[in-house]
Amino acid sequence: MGPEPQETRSSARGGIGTALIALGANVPRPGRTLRETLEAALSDLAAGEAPVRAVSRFYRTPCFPAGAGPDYVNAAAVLEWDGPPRGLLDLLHAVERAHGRERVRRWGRRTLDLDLLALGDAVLPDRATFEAWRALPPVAQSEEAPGELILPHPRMHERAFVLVPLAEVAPGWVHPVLGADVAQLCRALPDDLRSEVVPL
Ligand code: PH2
Ligand code: MG
Ligand code: MG
Repeated sequence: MGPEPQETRSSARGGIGTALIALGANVPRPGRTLRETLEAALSDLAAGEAPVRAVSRFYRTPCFPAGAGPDYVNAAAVLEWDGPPRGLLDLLHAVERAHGRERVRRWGRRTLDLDLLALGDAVLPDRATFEAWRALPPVAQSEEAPGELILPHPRMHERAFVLVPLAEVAPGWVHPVLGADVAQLCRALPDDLRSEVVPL
C-alpha cells in the first residue's frame, strides 16, 4: 500500500483520522507553570502514537462556572488518530494521570484536563443521544456526567475557552450536527465571553 492520500492527513480539514482536543489546567504542579504542564502533555501525546498536527496559542481564561476556581490556561490541538475512539480516550486519560490529575469532582480544580472534542465528523454514540446531552438544562449539566463517550463534545459550541483557541487550529472543521464551522461558532459567541479569553 502506498502513502495515504494527502487530504485525509491534513490537520485543519477535520477529515477521517483528525482529532480535536481541548487542553486546560488551573492548578500548577510543583515547579511548573500551567503552560508548562500543557506543553509537557502535548509532548506525551506525540510520543503516545497521536502525532500533534497543530497547537493553538495558550490563553488565560476565567474559570467556568464563574468563581468556581482559579483561572485556567487553555489551548486546543489537532491530533492525528486513526484508531478507535476509546483508544484515544484512554491515551488522554493516561496523560492526565501522568500529570497528577485525580478524578475527584466534576468541574473541580485540575492539574491537567484533556477533553476530546471531536473525531472527524463522528457523532457518537448516535444523534439522539448527542441531542439529549446538548439539551440538558444548566443545573443538570453540573450534576450529570455521561457514562459513555459523546461526540462532538456536547458543550464545545458554547464555550469561548474552547472555541477561541480551536478557531486558530481548525477554523474550517464543520460541526456534524450543527452544520456550522468553528470560525462561525466562535463568532456567534457573545463578545463579552470571547474577550475574556486572553492570549498569555
Ligand atoms: N474546564 C472545566 C470547567 N471549567 N473553565 C475554564 N475556563 N477552562 C476550562 O478548561 C474548564 C473550565 C471542566 O473541564
Ligand atoms: Mg474540561
Ligand atoms: Mg475533561
